Amino acid sequence: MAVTPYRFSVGPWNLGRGADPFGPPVRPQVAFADVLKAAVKLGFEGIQLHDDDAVPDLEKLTHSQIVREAEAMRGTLSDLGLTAEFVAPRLWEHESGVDGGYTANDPAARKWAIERSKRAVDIAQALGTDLIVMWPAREGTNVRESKNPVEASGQILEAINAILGAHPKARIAIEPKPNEPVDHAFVPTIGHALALGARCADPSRVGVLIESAHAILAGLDPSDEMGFAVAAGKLWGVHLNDQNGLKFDQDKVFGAANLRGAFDQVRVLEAANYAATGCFIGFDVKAQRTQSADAATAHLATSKAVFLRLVEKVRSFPHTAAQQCIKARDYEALERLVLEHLLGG
Ligand code: XUL
Ligand code: MN
Repeated sequence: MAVTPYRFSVGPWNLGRGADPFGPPVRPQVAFADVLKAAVKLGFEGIQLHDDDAVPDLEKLTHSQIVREAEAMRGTLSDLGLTAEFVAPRLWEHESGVDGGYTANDPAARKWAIERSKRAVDIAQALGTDLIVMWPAREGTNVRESKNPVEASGQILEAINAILGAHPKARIAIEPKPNEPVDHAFVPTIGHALALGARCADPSRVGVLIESAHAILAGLDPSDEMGFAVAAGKLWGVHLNDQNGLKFDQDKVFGAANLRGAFDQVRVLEAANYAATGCFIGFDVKAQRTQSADAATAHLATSKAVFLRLVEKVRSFPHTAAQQCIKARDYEALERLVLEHLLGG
């Protein structure tokens, strides 16, 4: 039986300027046309877009201008053989989203956030994708007493329903993250995302996108988070990367901090036959600040190469020997088997 090949995707924010909270950009802005060229050259088929990546300055445009620009973007992508994977409303960079969008304390800001999210649905439709990624960036608190968590859950639910109501085919993949830029996020894990999805107007249209680093920041194992979502039929996207413990969101090369953890994620994706679902393998990785502009795509090439090497490692895993260890409850022998296999023994 033919094996479905994996399809890979990337976002323009993965070719960043090397700025961090302690220093300004160290590389020139990569022009959008060059982002697309780099993606093609690296063998990516999918492009992940924030709403204003697809339609710059959208706040200044009318609804029909927004749709026209998104349609033009679809043409640009398809000329290069690229497909839009999803659109994510970028609420966290706009002044109206300073206190979060859907859970802002100012009702005008909440209204703005919902309207902007509905525009993202229009953009997605014009780009030929039904998928909206909801990363609830500032939907949380830095000062716990500043918002009411019960009300906040209802407000996020209201936003989910508004997005679903904007188009009958619109689907939402919630991308949870426990912290950063806020101290405590209201949707910190896959369990929270799926529970919210189950309460919405059409649960069949709400799933999740799992980022490895976000799960690790929540103190969880990304492969188990993936397994939980797969069991519910809700794993609609991944942002594979890596993270060295409980720090800022590092967006390291996939496998760079914990190669075995990366192997375990690929193991779950392989067992789920994820490639056959048609969903993309996305990488949310950032080039190191020290990297010069001409080599600032190496992190993407390495992540993809590591992923493909790990697919081979999963496929060549000695399953029968592993089963014997499990049957004998000899988990020390299983540990050795896994480590020897990863070491190439
Ligand atoms: C933030 C994050 C975002 C989303 C898309 O940590 O992962 O890049 O993936 O907005
Ligand atoms: Mn991400």
